Amino acid sequence: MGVPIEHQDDDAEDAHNLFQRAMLVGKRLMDRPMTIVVIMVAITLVLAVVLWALMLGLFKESDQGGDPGEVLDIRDMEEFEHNLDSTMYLQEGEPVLFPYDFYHTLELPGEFGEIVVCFIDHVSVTIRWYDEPGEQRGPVSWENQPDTVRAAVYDTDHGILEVFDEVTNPQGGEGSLALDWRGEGEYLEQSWRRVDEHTWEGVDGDVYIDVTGGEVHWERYLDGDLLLVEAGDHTHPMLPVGYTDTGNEVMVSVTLGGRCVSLPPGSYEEPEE
Ligand SMILES: [Ca+2]
Ligand SMILES: [Ca+2]
Repeated sequence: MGVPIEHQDDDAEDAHNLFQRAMLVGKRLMDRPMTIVVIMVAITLVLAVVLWALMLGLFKESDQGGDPGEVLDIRDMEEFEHNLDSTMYLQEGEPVLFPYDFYHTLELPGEFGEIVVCFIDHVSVTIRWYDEPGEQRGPVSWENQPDTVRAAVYDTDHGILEVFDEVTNPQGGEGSLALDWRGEGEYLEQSWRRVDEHTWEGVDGDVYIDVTGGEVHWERYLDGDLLLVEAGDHTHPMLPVGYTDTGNEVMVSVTLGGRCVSLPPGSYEEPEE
């Protein structure tokens, strides 16, 4: 029975010695405050580096918006801005469509099978006109009363874009009307593929653009009209009747801008019919 007792005494002595040594090491460390500070600084630095790496990874992922291989990043697309100026004569009370020839200026696909996707984020229209000057006819000096012009641009499908205004020129002066739309993060998307020499087909809908002979039809998304609401007649304050002002020539300037991307044949998956 004595042997086990001796072993128990030895174990207790070993544990006691170990405890004494641990206390001694701890005391030495505590006697060196700089050591503690260095250890704490090192731990803080390691934690900071790990946290920074995690944050960097999160931001990088959110910048890319997920898998960059499956989406088109609009920031990678080429910016475009096109302007078209034209002149037309407006008959009083007869609305006309905008000179849609400016759609030519969008990046239509040049090759069969190529798809071009454009995201329009700003549209500006400026209209200027000079009412015909007053005339001297015989003894009478006629005064041409002002003309009133109305213009509107809107997208029929999404209701994102809707701008309109109506302006009357000052008598004898220039009339001008300006429409300006900024998407501020919203886009009017247009995408086409070329189907024959003169025809481009909308990828997302049944939109056909036929540029044969300058005729352009863009049936969806963007619409607009221009109307000479009233062409004030030529009058004289002393005479009960005047003579008719039938309309007016207007100068129209249209600017479209946004970003486009061209997808060559074979670089995209054809949608199922
Ligand atoms: Ca007039
Ligand atoms: Ca006129």
